[in-house]
Amino acid sequence: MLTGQGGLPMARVETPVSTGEIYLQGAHVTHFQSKGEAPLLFLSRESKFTAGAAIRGGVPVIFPWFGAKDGAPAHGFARINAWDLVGAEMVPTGETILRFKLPGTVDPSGAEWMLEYIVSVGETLGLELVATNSSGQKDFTFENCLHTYFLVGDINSTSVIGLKGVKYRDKVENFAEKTEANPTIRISGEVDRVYTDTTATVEMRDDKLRRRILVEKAGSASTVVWNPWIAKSKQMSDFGDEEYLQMVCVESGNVGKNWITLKPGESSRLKVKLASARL
Ligand code: TA6
Repeated sequence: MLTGQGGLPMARVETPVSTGEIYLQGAHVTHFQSKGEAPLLFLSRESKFTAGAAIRGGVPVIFPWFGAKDGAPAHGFARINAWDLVGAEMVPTGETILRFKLPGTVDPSGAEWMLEYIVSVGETLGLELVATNSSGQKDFTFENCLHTYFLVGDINSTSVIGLKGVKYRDKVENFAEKTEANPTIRISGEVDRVYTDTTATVEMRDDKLRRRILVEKAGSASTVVWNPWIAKSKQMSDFGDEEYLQMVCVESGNVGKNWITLKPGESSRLKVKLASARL
């Protein structure tokens, strides 16, 4: 375990083909880079690195709710608490696999659940969030999301592909329900959309960095696409005013109407595989 920014403990992973960094705070993957390529993930240069404050960028782990909640931290408490690193191994195929667990004591509601997170660093970045209802008699209802920030060369020469025909709630227009008309989404203003009932792989094409990024997922019915654009960027103290030009969030989870209810003893597995290739 190393000492990272802000003195927070973190793990650095070196494989023959890639590097990764994961902070115990939020089991937060802050860096993943294939050798010879630009980093895959965006991390704000203004991000805080203090206990109890969400890191801005990388892959925030969102649980057990998505978005705002009166009197409680936005996007839940998983990303602002320290997780335990419970396992680390290099497997014969070359990946390094880290396993994290979130102590149940962080939940003020007293709900009985177990949350594990498996991070696989190799040719691709594999993430798996496993929630288990450890109550003997009560159902457990929650939302989850891997809120991934991707680095792009220029948002103006980036497109998001794979969501044509999918219904979404448009947060920019008071959560109006819409249907995606475009096979290729270009971003030229604030975009904040929760696409539901979609299991599709999403592709980003980055003409400036000359690469495509694939977001494959399993156990996820929702995809969120977010770019704060100019005004919202200025409102975030942990995000540079111009940084909207270098990032887009394509998030995989189960949000809003796609929430999950687990019966006692049941588990859910949210899996994402992030990969990039030259255009
Ligand atoms: O995923 C999009 C979103 O819900 C936006 O509405 C914006 O709030 C973003 O998440 C970041 O939220 P945060 O709590 O990390 O500032």
